[in-house]
Amino acid sequence: MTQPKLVLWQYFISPFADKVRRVLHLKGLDYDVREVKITETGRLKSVSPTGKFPVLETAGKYIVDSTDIFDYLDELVPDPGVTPEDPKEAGLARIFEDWADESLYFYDLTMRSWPQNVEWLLDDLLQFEPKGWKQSLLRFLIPKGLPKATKAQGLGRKGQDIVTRDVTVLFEALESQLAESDWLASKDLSRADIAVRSMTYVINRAVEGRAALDGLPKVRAWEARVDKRTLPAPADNSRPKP
Ligand SMILES: N[C@@H](CCC(=O)N[C@@H](CS)C(=O)NCC(=O)O)C(=O)O
Repeated sequence: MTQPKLVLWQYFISPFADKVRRVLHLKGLDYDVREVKITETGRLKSVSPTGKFPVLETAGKYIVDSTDIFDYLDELVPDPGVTPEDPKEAGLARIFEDWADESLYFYDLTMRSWPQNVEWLLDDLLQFEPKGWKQSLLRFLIPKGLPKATKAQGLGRKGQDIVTRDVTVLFEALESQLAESDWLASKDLSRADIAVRSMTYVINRAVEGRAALDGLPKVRAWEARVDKRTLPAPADNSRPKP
């Protein structure tokens, strides 16, 4: 197959970009990356009318939203597919994916914006931004802006102890799911595993998230299984050099 040219417009550290890179790798697709600067998003409305990234550019079209990108890529390269063929399993995979994208993501944002975690978040977010006054300004503004988003969603209004307890309970639920199965939604890797794994990757970058995950051997083993299939090299958990 001659594949169409693909360009991934991304914020590198975004779990949604990680999710898309993983499926591109799994399907053996070549692609170029266009790293988006936080300060230029206002000028990129023709690429992403919602202002959100990742976006996959293909044949003059822009596909916004990692879930829509998964659907497009499953049509482009059906084998290996990430949507199970069995409708019940496909439904479960989509429920897991939506839970990861719309709920776990807010655990990520909330926990990583806590004072003890925010420096690592800023190093991650700003690693591709030009150094200088703009970066210093973003370093000052982001910790003020993020809690507004998490408070509007709700999690940001809860105490750290409650959020940590709740995310631990959710990860324990994953541990139980993985007691009898290697994968979350079907007998093989699916979009469920990729979406949830992209979120545990970032939540692991909050000390409380890491502690919760470290207590769960089946989840840790599943992460390694997902990574083996979807990453070119082992997941990099080091902090970027500021
Ligand atoms: N549902 C979207 C979520 C994408 C998303 O929230 N991306 C964040 C980065 S992690 C973003 O672009 N935020 C910028 C903004 O909200 O203006 C997807 O699955 O792609």
